[in-house]
Amino acid sequence: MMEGYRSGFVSIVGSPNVGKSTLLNRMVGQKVSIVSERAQTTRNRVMGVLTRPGFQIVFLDTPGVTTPKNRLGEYMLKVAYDALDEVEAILFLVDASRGVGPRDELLIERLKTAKPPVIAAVNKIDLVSLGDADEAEEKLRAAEAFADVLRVSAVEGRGLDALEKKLFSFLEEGPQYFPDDMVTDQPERVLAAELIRERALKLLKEEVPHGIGVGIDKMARREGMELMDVWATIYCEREGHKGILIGKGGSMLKRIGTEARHEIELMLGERVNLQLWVKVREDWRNSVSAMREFGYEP
Ligand SMILES: Nc1nc2c(ncn2[C@@H]2O[C@H](COP(=O)(O)OP(=O)(O)O)[C@@H](O)[C@H]2O)c(=O)[nH]1
Ligand SMILES: [Mg+2]
Repeated sequence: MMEGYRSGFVSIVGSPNVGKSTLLNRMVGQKVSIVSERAQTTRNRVMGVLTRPGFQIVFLDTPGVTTPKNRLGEYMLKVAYDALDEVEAILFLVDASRGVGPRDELLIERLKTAKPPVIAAVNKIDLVSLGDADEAEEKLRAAEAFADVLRVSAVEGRGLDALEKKLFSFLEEGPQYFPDDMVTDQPERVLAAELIRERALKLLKEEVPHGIGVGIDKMARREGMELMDVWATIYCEREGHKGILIGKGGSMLKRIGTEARHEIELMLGERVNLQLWVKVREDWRNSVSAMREFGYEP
């Protein structure tokens, strides 16, 4: 262990859609956790590593805390709650534009019993007046659950230096857990599947997106060329959803594929040939074997 080196784990928790994944990506400078305007986008614990001279912060992004509606939801809640133990600090996020609501208050009660110190951050301050930000901050301070309350905008990057300094103060002397160039523990195929799901979430409407699972069937580098072949299947829960996913004359699937390919190319730094299929798998969010296949370990 390097003399004086500091490190630690920080879990990011909060209600769905408050900007946890956006904040993680911004802190580590790379998209490691997918983002969408829909709740329930993050399904797994996603690790993001911030390495600086002399210290390392390992962030754990988690699914938003909400009442589960199926086995996948139960799994997601467990992932979020498990992340409250054995970390050096917890970062609790609220959305300034929605204020501190009942769902946040429930989670705050749970956080009061957590062992690690909890820092609260009011996110999305770019969307609200100073008065609204003040109100959210005061409400959080009044809860007497937090070591500190900060204000940030994950999208604009505001307040993130102060946040990093604050989190640094909770690190303990410890090892550099991960090498300098490692930003996440997720393998390329998991990232690729997530990027496909992100595009589908963005382009599809209504109830279809929540029931989407993406499986990578094969991912292989073509010899002698800087080209990755990716074969993937998008699973949905109903025949009707399949039609929507494919679109008129295959137009929707083509759009998802084009945008996802671009994202995967950015991630890998090489050209990608992406082949997408769509299949129906009824009620898969209640199926343990399907969940395993898509990378969730119930
Ligand atoms: N205006 C604004 N939007 C944000 C900010 N942070 C996140 N968002 C948006 O909020 C939505 C949910 O973000 P996401 O990171 O997926 O939230 P999560 O469910 O908590 O992980 C997305 O549309 C983001 O672009 C912010 O600081 N300002
Ligand atoms: Mg998220």
